[in-house]
Amino acid sequence: MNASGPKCGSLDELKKLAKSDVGAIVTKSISLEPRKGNEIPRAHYDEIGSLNSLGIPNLGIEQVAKDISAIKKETSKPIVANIAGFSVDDFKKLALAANSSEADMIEANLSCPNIIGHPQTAYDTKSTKELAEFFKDNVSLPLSIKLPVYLSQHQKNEVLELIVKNKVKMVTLINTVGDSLMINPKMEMAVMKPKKGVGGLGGRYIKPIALGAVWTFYNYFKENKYDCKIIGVGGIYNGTDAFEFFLAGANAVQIGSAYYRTDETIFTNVKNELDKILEKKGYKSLQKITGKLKTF
Ligand code: RRO
Repeated sequence: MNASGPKCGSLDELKKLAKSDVGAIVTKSISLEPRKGNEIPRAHYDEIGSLNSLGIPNLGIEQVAKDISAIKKETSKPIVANIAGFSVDDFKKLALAANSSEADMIEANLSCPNIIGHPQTAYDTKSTKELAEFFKDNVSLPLSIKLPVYLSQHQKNEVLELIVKNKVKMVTLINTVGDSLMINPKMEMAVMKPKKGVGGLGGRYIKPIALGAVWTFYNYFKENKYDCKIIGVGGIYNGTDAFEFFLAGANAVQIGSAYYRTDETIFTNVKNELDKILEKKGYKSLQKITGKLKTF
């Protein structure tokens, strides 16, 4: 899949994805009302990765639902509606609206780091639990919750427990790493304007962090005999990167920063490179390697 964020906000961008080799199309995060997003400059990309503080610029659920209907006429690829609320109530409304749209799946983005005055929902375990319960009882489409990285062991365990208790079937790991800062030393200046320059770090900068999250969650689910699928994201630029995510326990992967820096051929290239790696190593399917990372 493409990762929600780069080049997936307009109907034209969704059409480009529909014509590509991407396996499923993910929309830019959708809010209840249309949003212009944060002030510019609000994104910075280099050869290693990205920093952004877009602030959820999007057309709003009403328009995106129409765009999803339009795109469904052009492609048989599954469409994933990524929803982002500013409160638990928003998330409930968005989930119901997305559930009755023509989307095939919902990704509930509980981890946007860039909304001024609104910390990531998934760092509030109580809200996350309430939403997991609500989604279980009210959403019929497959649903993944998109999480941030957890640095507190205690909070990670709370979230893992609530995932199992509330039968969350799928998680997307991880969103960009919030409160990161990049500096232009020549100008002695932050590279972005919003939030005094801090925003979400993505791309190769965060690959080991994302892999660690996938591996930790995978092992927890295995030890608890609980079947929760994992979508891995963070720093996938080539087939080897994708291969590593599957070894760590991902069932699918998303590509964000690398797509921003290139074009739709990234999906073809990563897929072909991954196929070659599997063939060379004699693996008949991805399932054969999922979670099969060796450790000392
Ligand atoms: O729009 C954004 O600023 C944004 C979102 Br919703 C997100 O989930 N992650 C990110 O890095 N940026």
